[in-house]
Amino acid sequence: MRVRPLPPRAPSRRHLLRMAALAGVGLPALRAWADTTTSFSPPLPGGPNERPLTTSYPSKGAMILQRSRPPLLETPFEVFDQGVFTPNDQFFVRWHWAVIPGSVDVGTFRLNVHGHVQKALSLTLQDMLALPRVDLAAVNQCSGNSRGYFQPRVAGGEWGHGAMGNARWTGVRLRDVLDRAGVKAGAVQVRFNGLDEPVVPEGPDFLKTLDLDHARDGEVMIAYAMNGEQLPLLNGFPLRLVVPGWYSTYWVKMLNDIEVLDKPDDMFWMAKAYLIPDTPGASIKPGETGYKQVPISRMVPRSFITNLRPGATVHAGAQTLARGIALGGATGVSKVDLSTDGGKTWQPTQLGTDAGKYSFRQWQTMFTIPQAGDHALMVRCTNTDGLVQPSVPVWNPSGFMQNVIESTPIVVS
Ligand SMILES: Nc1nc2c(c(=O)[nH]1)N[C@H]1C(S)=C(S)[C@@H](COP(=O)(O)O)O[C@H]1N2
Ligand SMILES: [Mo]
Repeated sequence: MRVRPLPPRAPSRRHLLRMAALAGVGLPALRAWADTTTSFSPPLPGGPNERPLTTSYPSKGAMILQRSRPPLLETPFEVFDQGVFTPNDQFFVRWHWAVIPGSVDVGTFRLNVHGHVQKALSLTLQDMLALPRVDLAAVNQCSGNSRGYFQPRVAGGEWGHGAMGNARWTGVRLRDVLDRAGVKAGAVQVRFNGLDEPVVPEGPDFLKTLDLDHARDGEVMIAYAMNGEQLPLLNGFPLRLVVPGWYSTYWVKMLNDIEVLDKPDDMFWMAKAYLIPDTPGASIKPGETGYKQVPISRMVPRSFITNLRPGATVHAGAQTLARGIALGGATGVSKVDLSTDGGKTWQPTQLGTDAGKYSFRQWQTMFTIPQAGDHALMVRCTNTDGLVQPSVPVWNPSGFMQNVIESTPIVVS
């Protein structure tokens, strides 16, 4: 079903209600996918180097198929050269469990708020649309984005760089919802659950939890629209949590349950999974043991060249354009620098429009390399906290939080 697009910035309430009435897009079993292949670029150490492109998922265009049950779909990298907002139909998809509703009945859907509150709530989508609306541009990035490039290799979804995307999210402040329920004194955390379920009864349902102060910071939101349209089913229709600046493991999709807790959560997805070494840059030496672990949280700066792919040819002595995107992580982009000599010297780049500190920011500059031969372009982001991308790759056994300075080999002729 093709959903009518909303005006890009300020979808009207009437529009959203009409959209909501269109209800469930189907989630058919995976049909044959386009037999086009796409290669890892830059190539994956030790392969595999090719992945199929699929066009058979609802509301999705051409996506790199990582896994079909549950669906893991990666954004083809070229998409990031088209602008700072990632189109909904090519926005990456990641689920932990394969039991995902194929449609959601917007008439009977309820968001339940309960636990350590004065008044439990059961909110309809109309109730959500009646709350004050907020808009925010923010990058949604999987903790394991770029995992495929870890050396030594680690287990998990072997993502290239396309398990990230930037959207303008529209919805309500989580704080406004919590205030309507009235959080009781003694509450410490807030736990989020969605409509998806484990494929086996003993499997731990996917839940995530935030500290109460974070949940009430006025930035964490419950989104009902993305880039001016309702959320694609696979990106969490009808509601998802948006946790600006934090890795997307916390951005619970198909959100239908919020529980206020009076003690710290010790369930699987907070206590056992998504832990990182409590070391600088979340890095350890392969094989190292006995380090302390903490839950993953704030994102770190990254930057990418998007207009020149590995192996691109440029002319010796010619003024050439380099362009790309950067994210500051948990705060804005302060500067992006380019090196054409392996990181010995850096030149500043010009930053594009600031769509907000949690958004991708475009950068560009002209460069000239006088001598023909094999060269590399390196790009480095510094965020407004002064945090700089590291020159040595991050390594941890889960393949999380990669943000090494990327290097793009080019041929100068
Ligand atoms: N309900 C639910 N929400 C979820 C998940 C999930 O498995 N179930 N996975 C999380 C993880 S790890 C990621 S990377 C993001 C992916 O968001 P996207 O599919 O919209 O890109 O969803 C998050 N929210
Ligand atoms: Mo993720």
